[in-house]
Amino acid sequence: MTLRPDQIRDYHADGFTIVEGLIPPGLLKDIAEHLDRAALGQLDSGIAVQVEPEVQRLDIRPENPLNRIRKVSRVVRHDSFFRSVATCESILSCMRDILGDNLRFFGDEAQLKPAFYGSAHAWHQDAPYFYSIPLPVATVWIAVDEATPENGCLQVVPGLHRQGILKRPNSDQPWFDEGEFDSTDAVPVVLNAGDALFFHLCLPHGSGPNTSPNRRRSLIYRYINVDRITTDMISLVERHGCLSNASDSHPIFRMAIP
Ligand SMILES: O=C(O)CCC(=O)C(=O)O
Repeated sequence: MTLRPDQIRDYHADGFTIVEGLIPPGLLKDIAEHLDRAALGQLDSGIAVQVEPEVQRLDIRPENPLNRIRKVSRVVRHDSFFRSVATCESILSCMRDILGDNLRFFGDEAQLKPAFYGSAHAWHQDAPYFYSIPLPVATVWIAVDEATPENGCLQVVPGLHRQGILKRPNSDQPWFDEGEFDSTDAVPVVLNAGDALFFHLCLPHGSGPNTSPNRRRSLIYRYINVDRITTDMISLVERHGCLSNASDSHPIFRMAIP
C-alpha cells in the first residue's frame, strides 16, 4: 500500500493524513492480543506499563484488569512480534511517501485509553514533548479499536504544524495548560479499527477522556529519515533513536546515523 498523491498533499498541507484499512483484520487481532498481554505484564519485563493515574490514585479495581492500564511503551525493543509489525511494508511504504527513503524505526508507545477511566491527553506537539526540536520524524497512530469522540479519539488542528514549535513564553512544559491552547479549529480524528493516522511532529493534538464502556487502544510508531539529519540533531538522534548495530537486524533497526 502506498499513499495517493492527495494523501501526500494533505499530509504536507494539514500535517496529517488518514489511511483506511492499513492493518488487515488478522494482524489487527494479533496486535490487540499482544497489547493486552503487554498490559497484563505477560511479555518481557523491559516493556514499560503505566497505570491510569486516577485509577491508581483512588485505588480503583476495575472488573476487567485491562481497564487499569493507560499505556505500554518500548514494545519494539523488547518483543519480536512488535518488531515484526514495525517492518510491515504497508506502514513503511506510506512512511517513505511522507519522509523519503532512508528510514529507521525511532520509537513506540501504545495508548490504551481504558473504558470509563481513560483520562484526557492535554494538547501538545510531539516535537517539544519528545525531542525539543523538529526532527525529520513522522508518527503512525494505528487504531486498534474504533476511535470516536465518546471513547477519546485524537483531535488535531489542521495546518498548524506549519508554524513549527509554537512559542510559549510562560511555560517550559511540553503540553499546553488548560485554556492556554485555542482549539477552535480542532477536528476529531474518527477512525475504524485498522485505520491509521500519519501525522507531523509539530501538529498540535490531544484527546478527550473515554466515557464509553469500551477501550480505545492505539499502537503508535515513529520513524526518522536519516538522510535529513543535520549536525545539530545528532546528539538527540543518538539519545532517542537507534536500536541495534547488529548486521543481521532489519535495516530499519540499524544504527540511526549511517
Ligand atoms: O492516543 C492518545 O490519546 C494520545 C497520543 C499522543 O498524544 C501521541 O501519540 O503523541
